[in-house]
Amino acid sequence: MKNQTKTMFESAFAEDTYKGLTSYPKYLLSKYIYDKKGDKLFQQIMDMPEYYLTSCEFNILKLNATNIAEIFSSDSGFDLIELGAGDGKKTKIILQELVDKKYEFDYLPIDISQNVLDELEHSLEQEIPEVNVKVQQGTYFKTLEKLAEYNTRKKVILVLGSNIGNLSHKEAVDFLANIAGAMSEEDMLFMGFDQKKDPQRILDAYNDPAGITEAFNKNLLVRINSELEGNFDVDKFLHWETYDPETGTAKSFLVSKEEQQVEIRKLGIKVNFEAWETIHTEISQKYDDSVVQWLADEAGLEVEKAFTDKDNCYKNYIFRR
Ligand code: AVJ
Repeated sequence: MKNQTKTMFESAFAEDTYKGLTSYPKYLLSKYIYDKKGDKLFQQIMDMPEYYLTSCEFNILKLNATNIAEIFSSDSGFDLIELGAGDGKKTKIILQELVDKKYEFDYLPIDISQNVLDELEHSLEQEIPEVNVKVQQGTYFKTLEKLAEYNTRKKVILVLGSNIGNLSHKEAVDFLANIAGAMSEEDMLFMGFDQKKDPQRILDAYNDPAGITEAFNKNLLVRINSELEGNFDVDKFLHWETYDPETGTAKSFLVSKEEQQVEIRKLGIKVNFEAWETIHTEISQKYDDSVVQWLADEAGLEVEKAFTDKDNCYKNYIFRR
């Protein structure tokens, strides 16, 4: 058991919010966007025509399903473990193929939200009842460690949606090294990485005219209001997106349209904003083969294979230890 440090904060959300809003420049962590409303907004984002990531990955999986299923399969069966399963829309392509080919496997989606897992289990029961689903509620690494301890057959670990893109390179290396630590020699990691491309296309994906991405980012402020007794007026902030084609980093900001003060009662603070001061809310990193290769090297993984679409818009890589 690790030592739990006692703090004056009621939750990690409270502590991280305090840190972020008393720093300069100000920031908030994107992982806190995803409450019930945030999950819904992200579903809507995935359905937007501008958010090309979903359809690119969907097409790659569809086009290569037979090949991928074959690579995953093992004579003695295997466990398909998914980190951050969501609604499973893309995973179902692979699951259907594995079922059609009569490969022996269990599907173990890991998610922090029991609600997400219940919905996923229910929809699979309707759509592909042949799949043996064992949902795992918990954080990625605690659950993965537990699975690595008790499960002896081949593991295929799935991380779709370019979720790694919310991490800095340093955090991404730690994330990959953690997964590598739970892998044995026969195991595989199958992971999606959004690729560098026309900068305008990237900006458009994170800057939709309907304002869904804006509402998604502003959900952080909404959560602070409801959970930490804040009084943010979300209309006094605008959503701003940047993309640096040199580093491949897309960044989201909330920009204060005027000088203002926001009180967050549960944190016991009043936060001052200058006119046009920023809160950095999210990064969405874009990659190329050499960056992925470098991350793998740093994490002690080998890149075995990559699947892509005709424009190299997006890639799914297979890694081994
Ligand atoms: C879930 C991290 C892959 O960064 O593309 C979508 C989240 N943010 N639109 C991404 C997101 C704004 C998304 N990931």
